[in-house]
Amino acid sequence: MSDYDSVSADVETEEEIPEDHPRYQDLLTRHRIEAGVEKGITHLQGMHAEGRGSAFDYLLGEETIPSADEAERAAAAQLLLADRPVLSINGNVAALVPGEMAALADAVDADLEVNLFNRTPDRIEAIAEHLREHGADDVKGLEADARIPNLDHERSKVDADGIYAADVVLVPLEDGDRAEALDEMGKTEIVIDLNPLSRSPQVADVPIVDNIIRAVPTITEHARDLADADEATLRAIVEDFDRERALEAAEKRIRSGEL
Ligand code: PTJ
Repeated sequence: MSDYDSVSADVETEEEIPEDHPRYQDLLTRHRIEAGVEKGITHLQGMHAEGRGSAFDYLLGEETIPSADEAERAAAAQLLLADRPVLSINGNVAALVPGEMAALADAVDADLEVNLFNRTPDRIEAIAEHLREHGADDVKGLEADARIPNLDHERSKVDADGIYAADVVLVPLEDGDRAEALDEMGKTEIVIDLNPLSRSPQVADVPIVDNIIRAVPTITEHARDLADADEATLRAIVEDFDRERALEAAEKRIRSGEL
């Protein structure tokens, strides 16, 4: 048995996971999802979503492939160009990258809005509180005073001055219904999803096929690099980005099995 096999599944804190473990990111992700379920912010179904994501990430080599990095740069440019950017948060996103989402919101001057598939007042409150503990100033999604048309589940509930009025929305880790409905509303959508064949990246203007744990800090880094860029430069980055090519590159990498 190697030292690595001896990492227990029930570590108490993420600091106990050895950073040089070859599957460090996967163990960290699993640990954060479990902690999220225990804290009442992540739904049990979030564990299934995580398992699916983890399988795709394994096939991607658990790294940000060049086409994903290009998408992350285009996402940063798109968010900087936006008049009313909003970053949507569900139970998995809150568990995995709360501080990183707060930092991105700060870098691109966006709002954070909680939007849940399995919506309950307790989860909404717990997630908003968790985000505040990780540096978010203002969290939307509690009012839910507007509805996304043509969507008959809880995800249609949004804030009138948040997702409803947004021009650019970052939609990470979800099924495709709301992504399609937001697309029909004419929003520019940035989607983070490890499955390039899922409906949400398929309808996205900027599909990012990468683990959210790597994607969000990378978008923030690009946004900081581009903070002083003029509008023409940002528009050129957005126009040069080819969504079809990005999806094809990710699918090819996953199918090739070259790890
Ligand atoms: O918190 P709630 O109530 O809003 O529910 C959230 C979940 C995630 C349970 C709900 O949106 C759901 O069931 O989503 P799906 O249909 O399982 O879709 C999740 C997608 O995210 C899948 O395509 C996964 O491959 C992908 N995914 C999972 N983990 C990651 C990921 N993508 C990027 N990074 C990850 N860490």
